[in-house]
Amino acid sequence: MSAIGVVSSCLRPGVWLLKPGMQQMGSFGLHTAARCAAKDYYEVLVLGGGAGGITMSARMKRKVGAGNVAVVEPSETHYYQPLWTLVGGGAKRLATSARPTGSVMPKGVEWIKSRVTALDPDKNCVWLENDIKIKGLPEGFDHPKIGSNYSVHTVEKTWKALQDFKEGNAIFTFPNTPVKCAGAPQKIMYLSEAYWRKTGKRSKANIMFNTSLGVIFGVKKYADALLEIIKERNIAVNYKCNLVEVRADKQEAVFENLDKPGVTEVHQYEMLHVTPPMGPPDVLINSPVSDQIGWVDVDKETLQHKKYPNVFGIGDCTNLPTSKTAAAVAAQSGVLDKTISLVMKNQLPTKKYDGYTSCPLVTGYNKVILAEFDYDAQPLETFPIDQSKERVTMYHMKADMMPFLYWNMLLKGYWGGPAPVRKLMHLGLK
Ligand code: UQ1
Repeated sequence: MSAIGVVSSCLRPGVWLLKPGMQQMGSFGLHTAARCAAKDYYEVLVLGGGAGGITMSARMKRKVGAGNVAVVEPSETHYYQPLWTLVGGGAKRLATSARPTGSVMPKGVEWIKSRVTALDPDKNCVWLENDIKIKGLPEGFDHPKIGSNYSVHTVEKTWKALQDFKEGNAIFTFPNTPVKCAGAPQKIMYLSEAYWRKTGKRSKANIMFNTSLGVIFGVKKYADALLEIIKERNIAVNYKCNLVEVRADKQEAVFENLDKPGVTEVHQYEMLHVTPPMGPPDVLINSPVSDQIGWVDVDKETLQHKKYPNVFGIGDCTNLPTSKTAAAVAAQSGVLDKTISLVMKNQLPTKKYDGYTSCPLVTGYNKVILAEFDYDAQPLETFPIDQSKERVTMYHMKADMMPFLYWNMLLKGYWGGPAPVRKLMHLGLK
């Protein structure tokens, strides 16, 4: 039996959860999907957490097991409505008819606190409300002490907040969606830490990295190196912690515990760096060239569209399962050039993209760990040295050489990524 959808009454099998993203960037726009639930797919998805929905979720969980059933329900409170006759008649108080939704959710059933906006039973998809907007933003950016390196409008506010820092919590966030350059949310934290050390304020700062993820970085080699740095610099990391609201007037940030939906914690901040939730641009959501989430649906090796052979994809807008960076674009451009040249001659594409991407992890004002890796999250390093070490040379490469490479070579179509340099450096062995 394939998956079943229950619309607190009933829908057919299939239950992918889809959700358009918020912040859009990049050429075709940045990227990313719906991550409001622990998974994107459930064997049984119940729409609505009223009497019918909760009852069926309990029954279905007994049938298909814990972790395979979810209920989509936006309300915090579940009401026993039959009692309202007596409430209306003054014989009972309203409160006696109410219980928190979380308390009536059967154990092992996931509560997806969202609203369904569209059903697509042919594709077994359910669209959820775009509620990944952080409450209180972007208006909150009008207040001081808050910035974001992810927008041209707010990046300079980060520097201002960093300089204005006096004493208290400095909080750096990572949202519950994929993001453009997954290292950037923590790079600004290391720079801030170094800046406060330089200006004698370090002991006044309680630095926190509040991330929705369960790991610091997706590649073990670099994650291990980063965790060492985090320990050494006395930074607190809170995992599965998602920014849901900013009360900028009170300098308060509200985080939801992703392991306990609905459970929130308020942190006072002296500086807040926000990495906004991100997703594909509206034009791609439900477009014929997109996958179910809204990314351009291309072959991961040739970058040719899976259905339309004269359509190709590159960069942030694609569903290539790698990290969205300029380095990835560079490597993709070399492959795509070759693919299109062959397709134009009615030949089959031969060159294969290996998922190469790079993230120069800035860990100080003169230090970088140069992460480079492939589709399998395996290091694919250009230089024959241990790149997980912080290096001054790599900082200069990031700060001085890369802008030159970008403007003069990549944008002019003369830089297809470092693969030839890597081969040379490793004497053709890599
Ligand atoms: C790269 O090719 C690139 O694109 C131009 C970047 O973006 C700015 C990078 O950050 C990096 C690291 C590379 C990879 C290049 C080398 C020489 C390792």
